[in-house]
Amino acid sequence: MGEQRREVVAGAVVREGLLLVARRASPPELAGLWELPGGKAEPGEEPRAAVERELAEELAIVVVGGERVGPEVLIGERMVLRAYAAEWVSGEPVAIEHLEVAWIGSDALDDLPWVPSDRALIAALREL
Ligand code: DCM
Repeated sequence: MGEQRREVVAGAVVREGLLLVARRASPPELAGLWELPGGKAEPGEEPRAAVERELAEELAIVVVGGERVGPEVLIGERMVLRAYAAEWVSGEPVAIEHLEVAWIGSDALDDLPWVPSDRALIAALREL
């Protein structure tokens, strides 16, 4: 049990052809870099429910979690990042815990200063 990696979920929200991204405020080594919004799933929490909860908490939007997107990305030894497509339902994203939020086109994916783990998701995100 204690040896299982903690799942970090991230939501890939696409609306009118644009992807929702958020700029981290912390920790210092990740501050200023962009990510797919998300966070740690609670023990026993269904990943898509975790996506829905995290985006509500961090961005004040309502989404419905959907299919896995892209590879699993190991974060250190204790966590694994998995992205899920998420359907936007309502609310305009507000940067509650982030520095800012943005909607980006596929042409901007490569040049965004991503959090290192999320960079592994770019190829799959372009498909969305
Ligand atoms: N994380 C990441 N990419 C994301 C979301 C989170 O690399 N899209 C990492 C940052 C932290 C850990 O997962 O090391 C937990 O995230 P948080 O601090 O947002 O709960």
